[in-house]
Amino acid sequence: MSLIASDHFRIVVGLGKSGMSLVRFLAQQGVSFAVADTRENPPELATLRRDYPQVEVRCGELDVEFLCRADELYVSPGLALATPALQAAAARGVKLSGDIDLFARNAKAPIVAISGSNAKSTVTTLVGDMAAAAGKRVAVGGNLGTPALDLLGDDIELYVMELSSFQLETTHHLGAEVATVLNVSEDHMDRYSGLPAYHLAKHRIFRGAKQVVVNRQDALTRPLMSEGQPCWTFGLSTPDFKAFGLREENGEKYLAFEFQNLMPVRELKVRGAHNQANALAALALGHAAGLPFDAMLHSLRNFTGLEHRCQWVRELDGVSYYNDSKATNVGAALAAIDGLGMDMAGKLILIAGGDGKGADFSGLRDSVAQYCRAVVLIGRDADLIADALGDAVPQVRAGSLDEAIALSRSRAEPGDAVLLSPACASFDMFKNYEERGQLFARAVEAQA
Ligand code: LKM
Repeated sequence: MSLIASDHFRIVVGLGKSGMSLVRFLAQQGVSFAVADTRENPPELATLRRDYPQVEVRCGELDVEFLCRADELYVSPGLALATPALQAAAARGVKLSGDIDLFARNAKAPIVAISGSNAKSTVTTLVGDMAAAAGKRVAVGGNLGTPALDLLGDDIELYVMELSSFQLETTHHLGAEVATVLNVSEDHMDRYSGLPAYHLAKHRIFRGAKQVVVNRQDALTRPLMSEGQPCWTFGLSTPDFKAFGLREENGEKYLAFEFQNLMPVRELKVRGAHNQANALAALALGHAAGLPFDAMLHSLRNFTGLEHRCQWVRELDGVSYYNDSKATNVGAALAAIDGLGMDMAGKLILIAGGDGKGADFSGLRDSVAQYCRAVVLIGRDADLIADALGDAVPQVRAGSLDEAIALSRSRAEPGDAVLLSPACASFDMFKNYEERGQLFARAVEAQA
C-alpha cells in the first residue's frame, strides 16, 4: 500500500448494492477502508467476506469511536444522515460523503444527471436509449440498475445517471454537463422534516452543472440559485425559445422544439400526458448533451415503457390488469389513475397501500372519486388511506395481494381495469417494489 493512500482511511457505512460497489472501487484504488452496517446481517455481507476477507466489518449499532478513525464516511442512501452516530462523527470533523460524490470525482466523460419525485427511471432509460441510438458509448445507472461506481470506464463517452434525493444528500459536487429535477411532489416524509428539506436535497443535483433542464409546469424544479448556465425547459404548453413542448397543427398534436414540430404524439407507444412530458424532458436533456434529433426520435418511437410502470399484464373477463408497483408515492399513483382513467370507458379498481412513509394521502381523493369504482387497500397504512379517501368511493381491506386480486376481480365489470398503484413503499410486506410487482403479475396470470 502506498504512503499516500495510507494517509486516508475511509469507512463504507451500509453494505447493500452501492456499499459493495464502494468496496470494489476502494479496494481497486488501493485505499485502506473498513465497512460498517447497522444491520446484523447486511445484504452483501457474504459477498464481502468471500471476495475481501481481509476487510474489517462492524455490524450492529454504529460505534462513534470506530467511525472517527476515518477521515471520510461513504454513507448508504438507505441510512439517514440524521442518524446520531453519523452526526457525532461529523461534529468531530469526519466528512460525510457517498458513492455519487466519489463517482463524480472520477468520471472522465460528461454526466446527464436526472432526479425528481417521479419518472426519473423512465427519463433516464430514454436518454440512455437515445445516446445508444446516436452511437455513443453510454453508461446508464445510479439509483436504477448498476451502481454509479460500477459504471466507470475509460472508454465511456456519456454517463446517464438517475439520482435519488438520498444519494444527492451525500453529494457535495456533481459537475454534470446537464442536470434536472423533473418534478417535486411529496415523498419520503419519514426521512425529511418536510417538503422544503426534500426539495433542498434534490436541488444539490445542480451543483456545478454546466446546463440545466427545467419543468415549466413545476416551479419547484427551477434551480434555487442560477449560475447563469444555459437553461432548457420542457412542459405540455406551446414551446418558445430553448423550450420543448406540444404544438397542434391541423388537429394533430406534435412533440416540438421551439417553433418546429418533431413528431406526432400518436407515434409514442406510451399513453398519457405524463408520458408526453417524459418524452419532452428526455429530448431536452439529450439535446443539451448534444444528441441528434433523428436518433432521439427513433428511441422515442420504440420505447414501450418500464417494467412495473403502469404495465399491462393481461385481460380477464373483459377487465385489463395493470402493474404499477413502481408507484411508491402519491404523485406516481395520481399519474397512473389520471392517465389510465382518462383513456378508458370503464372504471378503475385501485389496489393501494403499504408503507406510506408519512405521506398525506388526501391528494388522491379527487382522482379516485372521478375514476375509481372501488379501492382495495393493503398493507400497514391502509387505514391512513381509508381515512384520507373518506366516502369518495367504496373501500375494502385485503390481507394479501392474492386476496386483493380476488376482491378486485369480483368488483370489476367488463371494460374496467384493475390497477396496482400502491402510492406506498412495499417494505412492510415485500422485499421491494419489484417483488411486489412480480407477485402481482404472476397471481394475475395464474387466474383461471
Ligand atoms: N448501515 C446501514 C443501512 C443501510 C440501509 C441500514 C439499513 C438500510 C436499509 O436499506 C434500504 C435499502 C434501500 C433502505 C432504503 C432503500 C431504498 C430506504 C429507502 C429507499 S428508496 O426510498 O430510495 N426507495 C423506496 C421508495 O420508497 O422510494 C423503494 C420502495 C420499494 O417498495 O421498493 F437498514
